[in-house]
Amino acid sequence: MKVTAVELHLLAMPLVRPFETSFGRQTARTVLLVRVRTDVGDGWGECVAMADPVYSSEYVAGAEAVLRDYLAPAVLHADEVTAEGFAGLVSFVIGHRMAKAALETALLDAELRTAERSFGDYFGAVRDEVDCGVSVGVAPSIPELLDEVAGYVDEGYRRIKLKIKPGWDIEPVREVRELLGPDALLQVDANTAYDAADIRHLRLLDAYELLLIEQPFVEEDIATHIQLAREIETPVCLDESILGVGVAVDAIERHATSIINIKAGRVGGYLEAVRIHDACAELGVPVWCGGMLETGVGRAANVALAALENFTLPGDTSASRRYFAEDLTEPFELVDGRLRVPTAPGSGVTVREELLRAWAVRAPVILTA
Ligand code: NPQ
Ligand code: MG
Repeated sequence: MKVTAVELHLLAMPLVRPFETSFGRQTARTVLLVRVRTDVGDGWGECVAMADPVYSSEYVAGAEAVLRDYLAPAVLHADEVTAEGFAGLVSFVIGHRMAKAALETALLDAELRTAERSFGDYFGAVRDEVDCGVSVGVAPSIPELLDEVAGYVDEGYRRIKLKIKPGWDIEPVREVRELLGPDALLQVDANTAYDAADIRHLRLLDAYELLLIEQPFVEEDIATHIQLAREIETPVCLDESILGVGVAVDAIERHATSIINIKAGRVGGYLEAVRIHDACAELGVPVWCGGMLETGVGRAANVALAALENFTLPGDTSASRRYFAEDLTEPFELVDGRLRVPTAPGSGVTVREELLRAWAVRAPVILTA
């Protein structure tokens, strides 16, 4: 196809409740959306970068700049563009995976809408609904945490993930395990808040039958994850460290991780995400779909990805209302702890353009050849 324009839309959406992690407290989601206009139709992609570089080195203003100055010009000046050819077209740009993922997804959406094929069908989905978990932030107190968790259990979530950090780990986990009972699926995510000196302390988590501990150490530090995995019973799961299929296979072979969190944005797009899924399947390593507080645009694609065979653990593919009072697309709603995989062409969801305008923090940037 021929890309005629790339639009960058910047929105601000309030969160239904503040979301606190080891890297800070978010009260709103700044969302960067990419629309491609092509000779065969339009497509949307969501950039998962946050407003500030506190989870990843990528952040919204940086992603916008790299899209505007490098990625959009590359597709606008090419005669023929495909989603599958996109990574090669922009391989001269180092990193900036979240920015690349957003544009690649928009291209794929345009392509598949034309072909009348859904993301799920294209990725290789094997189920029509996916089991959902929920990520629970650091709370002001244990009673408030238990209240929040109880609410999610009532809504039907099939797995609880607690954000942990030094000073907020063993006690909240003990209390939530007691609330949930022994059979409930429970896991923790440290978002790199610990270091090697904490290994003895983290071993105390072994008493609570956790599914996994996610990313306790900084993303570059595979060695300390290997050491922890050797000394702890709880499976270690990498998130931030896994930037592509190469790192994934390496980390698995070195026994740094025995489960992998796949986020398409973090790895440069859904095509790379599928490659990681396939490599993990081959190595017998289960995967689950992470979340980045996506609007319906990103959520739709995540749910389609989570429908692949080796996504055997519930993902952070929560319902729209976990984060937003109103979604940018038709809302994703939990039914019996699951979300339905969209079946309409492309992402299968429609952006509500009146909300795009209402929530815009500035006029869209429209790039053309
Ligand atoms: C994780 N996500 O698994 C991330 C981290 C995260 C659902 O826990 C704004 C935008 C706030 C992205 C907070 C979940 C965020 C964010 C946390 C991502 O590590
Ligand atoms: Mg994580």
